[in-house]
Amino acid sequence: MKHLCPFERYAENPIIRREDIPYACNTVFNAAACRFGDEYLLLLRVEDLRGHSHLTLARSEDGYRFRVDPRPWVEPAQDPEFGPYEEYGLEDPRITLIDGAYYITYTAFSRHGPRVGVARTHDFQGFERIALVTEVPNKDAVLFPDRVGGRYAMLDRPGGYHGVPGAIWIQYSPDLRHWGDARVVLGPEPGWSGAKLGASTPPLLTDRGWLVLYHGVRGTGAGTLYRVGATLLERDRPDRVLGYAPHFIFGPEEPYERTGDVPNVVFPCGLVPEPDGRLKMYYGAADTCIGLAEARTEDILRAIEDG
Ligand code: BMA
Repeated sequence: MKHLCPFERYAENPIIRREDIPYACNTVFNAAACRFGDEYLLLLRVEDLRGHSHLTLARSEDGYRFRVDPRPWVEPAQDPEFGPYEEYGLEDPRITLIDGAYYITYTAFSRHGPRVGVARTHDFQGFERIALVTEVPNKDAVLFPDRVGGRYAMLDRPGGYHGVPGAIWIQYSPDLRHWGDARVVLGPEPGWSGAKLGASTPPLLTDRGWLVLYHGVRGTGAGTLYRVGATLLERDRPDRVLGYAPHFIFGPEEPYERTGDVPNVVFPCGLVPEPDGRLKMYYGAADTCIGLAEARTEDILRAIEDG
């Protein structure tokens, strides 16, 4: 039965909380993750005392114990191109390594609503904004690490508000700036993901296709429940779903996931594969702190295939 809940929480969770941020803030959650040189990096969403978010780096040798940088790395842009769309902050980053550069997708938030930004870094010092690539509302964008049919590919989540179903879509681009050929990939279904879905972690290529962890939201009389599902997309046609686990594979259970600014939320944005076939999943817990859970890729794939 292990594959029904393939993840095991790190015993010392949460791995990062507000007290670990070296400056005043409200919360830290929803962090992107990657390997960079000998280090593990987390790109943290830190919410300041006004309720606006910015991005700060944390570094680790072992993937478990992180040191948070003394200052934010990316704060809302001030220029006329990006500034008006980031006035309320940058949220929920994801990192994808493409051709040796690190691409960061993030939610740019403003009075107009959420939309997706794409940026690039080579060294986690410079942060080069490439473009705001969607209109509003759109969030939960993740880039594929490989091109598909010669083009960049991205999952995103248009809609999700005012009665428009929040489904995972795919788009393609020749240059990371101009996107199109949009198609729906996976939508909500009555049950644990009935309200909306969104990609959580960048697609990971396995021998059976692209593994994507996503979050599913259920609306209840007492608020929302954010849980994690898994789907497998066809390697050369990632708009085609090969399968998905019918049940969630990870959900809020521990006190730090159940209680916080937004209760009952687990929200992964980062996945780091290890050479032994295990995955480290970094997730925001209750919009208040960051947790780590580990699983064997094989167990996640089995949960999908047995579905
Ligand atoms: C989503 C996003 C996430 C957040 C979640 C729960 O819409 O804003 O950043 O973790 O809601 O509040």
